[in-house]
Amino acid sequence: MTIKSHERILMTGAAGNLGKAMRSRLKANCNMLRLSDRLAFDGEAQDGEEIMLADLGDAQAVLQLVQGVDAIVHFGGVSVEGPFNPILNANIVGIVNLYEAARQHGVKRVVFASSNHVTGFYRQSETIGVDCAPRPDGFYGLSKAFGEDVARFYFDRYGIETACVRIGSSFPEPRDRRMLASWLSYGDLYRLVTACLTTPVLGWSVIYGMSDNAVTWWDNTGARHIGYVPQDSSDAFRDAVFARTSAPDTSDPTVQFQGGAFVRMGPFS
Ligand code: 15L
Repeated sequence: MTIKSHERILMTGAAGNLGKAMRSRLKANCNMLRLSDRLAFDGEAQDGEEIMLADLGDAQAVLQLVQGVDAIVHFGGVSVEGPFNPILNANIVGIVNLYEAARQHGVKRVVFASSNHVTGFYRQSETIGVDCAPRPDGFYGLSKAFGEDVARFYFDRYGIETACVRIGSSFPEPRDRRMLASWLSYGDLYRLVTACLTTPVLGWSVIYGMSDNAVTWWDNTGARHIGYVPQDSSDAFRDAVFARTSAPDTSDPTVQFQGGAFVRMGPFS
């Protein structure tokens, strides 16, 4: 399998944690990596990179941003739970702007950073598959569920293929006991994005973004066609995480539900 699958890839959210972690890695997947975020970010464009800033809520700016690319890795937008208006602009208006631009410019493949918060109100005692009904745990999760539906519509109507990657917790290490189940290493995130970019037939697919953790709430069996094989695991961090955290209160909703702290945030008005 050749990793360099595309001529020019657009990566939105380049200034965020995942964007920063994927920047150097994704250069191997294309001849030119177009990096974008809303505001200027550190670091000049290096060899094989170009930088274009755009507010995802601005349809004209997004139309220009997408011109000339042949795949999109969409990490951009609001990435945590919070008040509705910023989420409305970046994640709801923004995703429609992105797919409209993809349609107009003939882009045929998108890797969409969805989130485990689409299904955050399932219990930690349940294992769910990629075809389970959404149970969003807030405005942020709702916006990602909407994004998945937008992606599905643009596949059914216009043939744009998308992997909706319901990312768990992608950090250098699991930070707490919940993340022992939800952790996705940066190495596995890159392997997963690469699989989504290179699998011959992607269609419209949902896959949970997780490493090979012993404890998990998610079953990716229905996404085998993507060919993602995780190589890391939270298990190596388990003893250390247990040693520095106290036993959870199992009556606490943030412990009962998969979405963790997000399930108790808000209301914001
Ligand atoms: C997410 O979707 C967030 O972007 C991230 O900051 C984490 O909070 C993660 O979910 C998680 O559930 O741990």
